[in-house]
Amino acid sequence: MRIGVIGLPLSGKTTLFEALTGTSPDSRKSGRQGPNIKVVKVPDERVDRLAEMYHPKKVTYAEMEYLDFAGIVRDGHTREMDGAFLKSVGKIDAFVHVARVFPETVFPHPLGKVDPIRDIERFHTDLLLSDLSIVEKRLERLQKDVKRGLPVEKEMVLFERCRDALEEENFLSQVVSDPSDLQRLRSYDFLTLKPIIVALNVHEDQLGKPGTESLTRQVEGRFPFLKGSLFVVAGEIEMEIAQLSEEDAAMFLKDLGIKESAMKRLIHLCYQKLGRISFFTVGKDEVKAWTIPEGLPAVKAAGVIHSDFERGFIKAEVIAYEELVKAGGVPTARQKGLLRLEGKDYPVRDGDVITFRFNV
Ligand SMILES: Nc1nc2c(ncn2[C@@H]2O[C@H](COP(=O)(O)OP(=O)(O)O)[C@@H](O)[C@H]2O)c(=O)[nH]1
Ligand SMILES: [Mg+2]
Repeated sequence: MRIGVIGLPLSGKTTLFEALTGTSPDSRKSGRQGPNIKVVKVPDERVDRLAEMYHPKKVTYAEMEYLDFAGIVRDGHTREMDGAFLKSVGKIDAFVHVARVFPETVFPHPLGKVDPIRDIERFHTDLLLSDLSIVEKRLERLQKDVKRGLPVEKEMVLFERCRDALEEENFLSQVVSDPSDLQRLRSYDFLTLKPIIVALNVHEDQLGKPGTESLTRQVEGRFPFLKGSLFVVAGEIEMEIAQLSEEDAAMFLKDLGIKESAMKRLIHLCYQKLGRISFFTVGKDEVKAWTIPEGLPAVKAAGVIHSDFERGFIKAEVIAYEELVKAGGVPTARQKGLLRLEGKDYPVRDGDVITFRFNV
């Protein structure tokens, strides 16, 4: 999954990026072009346990890729959207929008006053306008195609519906759900089709305070579709904690009353929002976690590993992680008849340990 961290300048994007990736601020570069990119391992106790069982040569965790975009300032205004920015954004799976809640420091808020609701609104407007301009351009083309007698009726209707929705300030994700419609829109990489997670970036003193709680309620009230996508985080302290050893980090988090690090919380949230799950392959050579969309048919999951697996798919031997651990290993599980033989259409579940049988 590629996650773009975006937001206004001085909202704490780079700081949060460092918290999420364990990067040290010392490695910050100034005047660099393009986004900061870092790939992190997805911590997963199941992979650790499977590795203990198999002692494989190689252990491979799932990965998340984070991109930290520099804030873009133009004409004295802070506008996050421009051509180069959109191009790099187009390829991400979801946004983490950092909205500044921590108060004035030596770095004032670029819009004068801390107001996360305004910032969220602005960001949404930028997304809507960007998509609308693409839709309008496409409609112009389609009108010409109609005059030339091309069969573009269906697409025309769809794009008109998109235009109307965007003009009414609705996200495309709220109005387009039909799989064939989504397929038609795919190549346009519309920004309002991408999931958004909002990181309300607070100072550590604001954690768990009534003001923060009520702000969360307010944001949910104002943007109902963001319910379940809000993430209150003290970016700066989490960044500092992310530099520590695991034991020290656990101690500091506990002292602050933080149950789980931002790094882990955000990974869970992304899996949930993007409907992703993990399945595992095991063996002496490698124990590996694979990330796929929830319910992906076994044959497609096989294809994620190798196109030969998909092409020559015969069966999937499946066992749930918990059961495998109980049995102590695939051979024992096989003897006990705990391995299920599943066909092409079997929807893969989170935690499945799979051996694919194929023939090419
Ligand atoms: N108090 C406080 N300051 C923060 C927090 N996050 C970032 N800052 C400060 O805000 C400034 C800008 O942060 P930075 O991450 O570079 O913002 P960016 O421009 O959005 O990338 C830095 O001086 C940070 O120390 C936070 O959670 N709390
Ligand atoms: Mg930055």
